[in-house]
Amino acid sequence: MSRPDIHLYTAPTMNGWKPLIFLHEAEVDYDLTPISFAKQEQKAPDYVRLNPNGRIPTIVDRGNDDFAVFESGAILWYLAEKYGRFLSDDPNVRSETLQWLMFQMAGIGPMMGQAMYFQRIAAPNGHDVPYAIDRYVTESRRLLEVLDRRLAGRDWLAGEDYSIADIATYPWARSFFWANVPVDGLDHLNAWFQRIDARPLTQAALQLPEPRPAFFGQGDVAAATAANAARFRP
Ligand SMILES: N[C@@H](CCC(=O)N[C@@H](CS)C(=O)NCC(=O)O)C(=O)O
Repeated sequence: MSRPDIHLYTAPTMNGWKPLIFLHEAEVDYDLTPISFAKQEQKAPDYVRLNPNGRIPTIVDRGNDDFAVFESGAILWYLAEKYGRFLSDDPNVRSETLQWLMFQMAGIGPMMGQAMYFQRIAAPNGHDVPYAIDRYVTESRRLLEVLDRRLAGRDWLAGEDYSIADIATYPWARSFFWANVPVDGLDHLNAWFQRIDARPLTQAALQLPEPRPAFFGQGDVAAATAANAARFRP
């Protein structure tokens, strides 16, 4: 039996879910190597040859001479081109989709990531830095307000359909609980959450390689915070 084109290296995190969401929503066959941060597999020399940044996710396309792609935004863009899904051919819609994809990669991800880091990793490991927490939570809230204004009167971030901009942004913005960023009053953003919460293929992807209910404020959050802090102990 022939192997699928796409081999994905990932872990259950906001960046790690993005290619999984694409592959599930596009109903593309793929296979998966889960990467263990506890074992530092993302820093192994063979893996770093594929992803020079030593982070997840990465894909290898067996259908393209084992071409490797790192950076989750570039992976979504590559998959969109390869499979002709979730990126419009209309030049302006395409540009808007890439603008919101870049906004996630350069803004939402880094700011919410630091809000999470200082509260869920640094503080439990004895490095409580209130100024940094306030800075990243405030900036994350501002960025979510930008999303909220964009979503006023529209279902999706760009064009008329679910796109790689939505796929990239949802796992981060929807993890507002883990970042302690309030979303009250952001009605358009909350309505967009509900639209994507109701997509079974996206939700199936969020269960892989294993579910992380605490990111969404469910389950034993204290235990999950302790386990996460230990995994990333500075
Ligand atoms: N800009 C990169 C960020 C990748 C990234 O930070 N991945 C995190 C998980 S969300 C990771 O691999 N962390 C492990 C580590 O820092 O060693 C992307 O979007 O792919």
